Amino acid sequence: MADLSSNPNSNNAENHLNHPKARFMDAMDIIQWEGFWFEPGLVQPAMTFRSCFQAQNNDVVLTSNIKTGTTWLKSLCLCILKNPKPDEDLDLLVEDNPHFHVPTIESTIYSTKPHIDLYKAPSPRLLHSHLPYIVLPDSVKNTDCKIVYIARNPKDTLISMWHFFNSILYPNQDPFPLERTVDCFLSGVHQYGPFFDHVLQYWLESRKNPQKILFLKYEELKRDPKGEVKKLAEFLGKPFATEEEIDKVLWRCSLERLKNLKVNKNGSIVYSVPNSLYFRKGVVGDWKNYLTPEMEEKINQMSSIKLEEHGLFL
Ligand code: PAP
Repeated sequence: MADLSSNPNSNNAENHLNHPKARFMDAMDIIQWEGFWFEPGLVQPAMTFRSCFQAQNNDVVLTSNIKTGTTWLKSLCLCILKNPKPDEDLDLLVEDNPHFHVPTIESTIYSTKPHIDLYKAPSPRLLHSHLPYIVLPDSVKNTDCKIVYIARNPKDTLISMWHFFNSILYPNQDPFPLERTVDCFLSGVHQYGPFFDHVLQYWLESRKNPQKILFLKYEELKRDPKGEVKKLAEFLGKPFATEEEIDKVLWRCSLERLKNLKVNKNGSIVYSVPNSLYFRKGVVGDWKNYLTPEMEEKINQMSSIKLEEHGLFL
């Protein structure tokens, strides 16, 4: 996630007259497009992505809602696809933040003018989008390119989101009331929301076409990292040869290591978001430290209605 109100494209308000508008956490304008909410500067790039992007059969498109494990997934896929030899000194993650190496298409590629030339990107192209399935380009859906989606428990996603936006929107101030953030989350009025519709679209599509879309869960990656990363590498057509290779990738991509790399302690990639903000606790169940039983109950009810009915338990 790196698309904030400091985006230079945000000011073209006249282009968004017909979109429903809201203000997230009393500080960030968002507008509705195709049933989802976005920071205004992202809508035109998202439209351009949908109409102009031509997928290639060996592309890998990572997808996610925000704060669900994107940085981890980008790091893992980068190691699997671009850094395949575990004994190699080359380590792209030391050189730069994963969001630099694996750009989020709508907030980087199509938000610059002229657009970054994706045709020069080395093959296989490894890209990412936070956009919902419904607005992905037809060529992404209809070619043989692969999609990997990472989902996370809504309560931990919400808490991660709340911390992140507090750091950006209210630095060195009291946090924005959590109760109001829970209400925004449940009503779907937040960046890339509704969360539940976003997850559900990818879940249903992955069930229809599991060869095309791999649906991963953050909690499963935490519980069984070796098994899940093995599955990911096989899906990407780059199975590991040895257990050591898996261990090496997991070590390279571990939160503790990435958090302490010089490039992530300093520096920023997009719109001045410090790299350090992408690495916090990475704990399953951190929501228990923040949510009241009432908030927990409301979110559980929504999960049950929206996701569990479709066989998805997060
Ligand atoms: P984004 O949407 O802004 O790209 P994303 O990477 O999806 O963010 O989510 C950030 C969360 O992933 C943070 O969770 P937390 O707030 O609950 O701590 C962050 O700590 C966690 N995270 C980042 N990198 C890793 C990693 N390598 N392993 C596990 N968790 C990670």
